[in-house]
Amino acid sequence: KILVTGSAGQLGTELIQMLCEVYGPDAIIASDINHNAAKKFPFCSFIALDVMDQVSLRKVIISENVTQVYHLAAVLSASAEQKPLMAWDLNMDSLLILLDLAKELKLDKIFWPSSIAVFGKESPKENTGQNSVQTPNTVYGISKMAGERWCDYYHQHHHVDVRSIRFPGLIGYKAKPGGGTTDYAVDIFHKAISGASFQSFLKKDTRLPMMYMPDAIQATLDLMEAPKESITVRSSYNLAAMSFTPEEIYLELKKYYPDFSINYVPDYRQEIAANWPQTIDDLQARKDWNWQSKFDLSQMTKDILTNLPNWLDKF
Ligand code: VAH
Repeated sequence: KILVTGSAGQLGTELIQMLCEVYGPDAIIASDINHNAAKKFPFCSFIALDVMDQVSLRKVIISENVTQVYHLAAVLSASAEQKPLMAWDLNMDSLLILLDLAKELKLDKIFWPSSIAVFGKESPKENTGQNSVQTPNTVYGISKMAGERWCDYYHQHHHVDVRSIRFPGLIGYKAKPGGGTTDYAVDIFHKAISGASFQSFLKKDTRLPMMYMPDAIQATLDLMEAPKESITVRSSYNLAAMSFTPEEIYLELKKYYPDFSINYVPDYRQEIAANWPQTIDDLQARKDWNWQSKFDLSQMTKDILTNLPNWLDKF
């Protein structure tokens, strides 16, 4: 069976749906620390699970015959700056607990998301490479950089088959993001559709690597299905789809909502975004497991505006 932690999060909510489609709902166990999240997953099993509780996690893996774990539970960049040591503990210790259980219980595969947040001020801004220097200056970025090293260590020393992707900012309409610096790019759609004006917490020209959720889900499945011999990166793969600024996504939405208005009120998240890359070189993922993005800004915008209104009607 496949266990997913952090299932109620932005990535988890959509990944669970795809995993159920691909492997069948009986093969999937959704989990989250919030037991209320159960109602989001009526179509598969759900377990309330604290990823810091090694005893419970071990019990679930053994009793439910878990062979793969997608470990998505984490504190994202903006939230982590508000509670540094708690974020470091959760992001780091939960991964270490899982890697050690994977070694002890000989799990088949682990997926763990990293982020472009591992790059910092000294990293190249354009076409940041798979092995570009990493000088993260956020708690989240530090935890992802350290986590990548641990993944590589457990693969090298204990043959744990852990696979990872450095996601750009992820944009989806099916789940609210929680505490990310790129969350503005999700909220702007809801504001455009509801006829509200939009206040951006990043400056108009802050360019960031971004990806539409269907591309991120497909990449995750492609990586997890790739033959292990083709995987040459056991820290985490760079991945790219598009890059845009708040002004560019605003102007794209304005094509559909001519009265939509925006103002820019940068806050502490501007400093985080300013130290991240603007564009990413994902050549290694393209070579190793045929990665190819499908959505650019205009295709994503069209797809979200087509689906979001109906999606909102369901609630
Ligand atoms: C965040 N959405 O903002 C995440 C992601 C690259 C951004 O890591 O923290």
